[in-house]
Amino acid sequence: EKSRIALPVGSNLDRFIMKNQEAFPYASGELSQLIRDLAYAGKVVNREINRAGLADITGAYGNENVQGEEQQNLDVAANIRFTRALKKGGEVAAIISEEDEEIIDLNNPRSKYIVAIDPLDGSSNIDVNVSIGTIFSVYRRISPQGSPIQTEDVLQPGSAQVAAGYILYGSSTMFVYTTGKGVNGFTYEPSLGEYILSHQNMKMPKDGKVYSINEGSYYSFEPHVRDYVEACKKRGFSARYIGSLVADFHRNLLKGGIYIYPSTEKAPNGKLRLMYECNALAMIAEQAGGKATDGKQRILDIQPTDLHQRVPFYVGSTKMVKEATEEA
Ligand code: AHM
Ligand code: MG
Repeated sequence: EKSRIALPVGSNLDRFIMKNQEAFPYASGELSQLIRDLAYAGKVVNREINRAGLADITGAYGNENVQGEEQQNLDVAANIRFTRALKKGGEVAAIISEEDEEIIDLNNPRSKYIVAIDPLDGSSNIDVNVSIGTIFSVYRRISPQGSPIQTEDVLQPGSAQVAAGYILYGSSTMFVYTTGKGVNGFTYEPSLGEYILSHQNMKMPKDGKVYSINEGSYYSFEPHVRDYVEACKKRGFSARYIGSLVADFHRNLLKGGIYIYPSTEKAPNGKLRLMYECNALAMIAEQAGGKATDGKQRILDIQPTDLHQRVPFYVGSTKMVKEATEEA
């Protein structure tokens, strides 16, 4: 088909994006530029994360960044990096972020895209040197370019995403994204400063033997979730829970498995946020042949009512998600 991208593994992200764009002769290149801006900010954040262990020491020597800002917590710093890159890039009209209560209108009059982002997810893992991630969704704005941003521009269901992805800051840093034509993964090569295509057309195994859920909350799960956890144990499945959504998701994408953040007594809608945590991973999962629901309906079909709303989240290998939600 026309949209198939033929580029060998080992190509870099920029070339890949360019080829991708050529597959759509009328595309103006704005979405491509937006993806490049996100990838670039990811490099900057990656550099800061890699130095995190030295932050206090360098801080003691009065280290300030190039803008003369005092050192901040990394999640705040990451939010600044992504917001700045998207503002300067000029392709994004507004951002919603885990780090900001309200919509950030970037006052880019000619831009037609909206970005929802969790700049640094799993941030409790930073201090203990465990993988963390960035999660992003891209939407087309509904109101006309140049007018003030409306709530309807940002409260769109996940099915309206035009692109989604994540950056995993792990033992390697990876940029994984989709524009609705499959999922591709790029590994960052720090000595070149480039993301290299390492995982072409990623497919999630239909079934798996890994379950990821915070079992410490077992007694506050609903009965069907407890039953599913018991069933996993009886079958001798492996429990793997990093407590860093992107890392848990990424492993399950490659190896097969399920991630669940269910509703609990304390948190009836679970913990994770629909707009900048669940929707993006749901799109990636589906594009890779997996499945994502809130236990009742497809994540991508949920009509959001609040920027920061939470949903229970079941995502991963199709067969496992069906079993866990009693669809099977
Ligand atoms: P955060 O947005 O405050 O970082 O929380 C999200 C994180 C996910 O990465 C992770 O899967 C989950 O919270 C872990 O939560 P818990 O410790 O309750 O299991
Ligand atoms: Mg988060």
